[in-house]
Amino acid sequence: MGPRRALRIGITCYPTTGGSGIIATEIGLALSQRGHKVHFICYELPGRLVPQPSGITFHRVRVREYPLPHLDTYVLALASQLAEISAAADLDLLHLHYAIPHTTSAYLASQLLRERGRQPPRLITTLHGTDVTQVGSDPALLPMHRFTLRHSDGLTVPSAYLRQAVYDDLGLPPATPIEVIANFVDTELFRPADPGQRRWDELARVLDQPLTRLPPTPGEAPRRRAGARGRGAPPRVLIHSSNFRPLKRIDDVLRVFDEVQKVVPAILLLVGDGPERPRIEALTRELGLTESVYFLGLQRDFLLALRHSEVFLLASTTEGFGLSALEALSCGIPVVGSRVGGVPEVVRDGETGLLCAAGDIAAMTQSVLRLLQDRALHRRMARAARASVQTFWRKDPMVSLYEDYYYRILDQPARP
Ligand code: GMT
Repeated sequence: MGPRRALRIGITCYPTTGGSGIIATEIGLALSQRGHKVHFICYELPGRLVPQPSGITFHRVRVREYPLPHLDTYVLALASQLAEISAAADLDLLHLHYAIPHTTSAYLASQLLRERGRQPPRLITTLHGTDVTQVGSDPALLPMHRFTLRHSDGLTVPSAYLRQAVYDDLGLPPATPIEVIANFVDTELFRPADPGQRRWDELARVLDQPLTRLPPTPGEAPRRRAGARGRGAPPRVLIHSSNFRPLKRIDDVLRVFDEVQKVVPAILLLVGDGPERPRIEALTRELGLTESVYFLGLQRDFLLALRHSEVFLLASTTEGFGLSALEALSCGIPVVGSRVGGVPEVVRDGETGLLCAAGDIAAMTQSVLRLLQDRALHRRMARAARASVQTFWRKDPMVSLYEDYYYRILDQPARP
């Protein structure tokens, strides 16, 4: 095959810290480095594009608020902007990350362009998770969701599990082609701690900041303070990171930690933020764990904290893939998690982590203790974790799969 022409690509995603926004941004950055012209069309500059790199154009979708109940103009504002930018930048394709409502807006944009006598860009939708399993299968949304997905020129998902869920939960005809292209990580960035680095010296930079711990609850039982740093061997370090939504079951993470620290002095690092945070803070107080649970929020030192942790906990009820688990594995941190959704495709049970039924706190506790108490097992899994990511989930090959997929879709005849 001769050299392929550079493409003009529009990307729309949620510019938040969630996995779909991260993957979308990394794809766009990598494609622009490969010579493609990339336009991000989002309501804010995605976090990983700050400061904005050259070669990337960012278009803000301006969404105004009006004093009318239930009036949300995002879908229409995005559709109008997608049409305008597609025409002005002569886009070859629009890649929509998280289908709701992005695919609907893109469909409307392409109809508008057709009416104006222009060939619209090809539409590629990547479904990430709850746009299939939860929001996506809401009967109130499903008819329009399914309709606009059927009008995408290409569909991708990050796991075989999610592909099946698209057929089962959204009722797309089984003949609909859906490409599985897994999530990926930058293995240089997400790498294990350098050998010889002292865990506590490094972690101190992250932990010794104001407000990472809740003020102690009056009368909090002193035995619960075993996890606090002090004299003797340093505590063991568990970590969880997410956007603190109910489906992440962070209360399970906390309860598992509670059981673990009764046996082994340990601390828990909670990274991220979201609607569950007040409830999780209340449970931390209730369990008397204010000394040993660190709320690190949304911080850039997350990588440092991750590298110096020993076990990553992921207790979700569902995951399209489980990008946070992949990031942990890449740092050589074994995962104890729930056997749901795409997680077993990422975490090899017994090899790179230990999986349990969602909600089985006793089994997760035992799994964490096994890893903390059997150093040889931990070492073996840590090595296997890192090796698995280097073999299967490196960024460059995965971006090439997207790139190849774009050309394949563009090679197909355009819809009339
Ligand atoms: O689907 C979501 O809930 C949102 C999305 C996000 O923006 O965080 O997360 C999903 O996309 C990630 C990237 O593909 C996957 O790794 C996550 O597993 C998935 N989350 C869920 O399915 C809960």
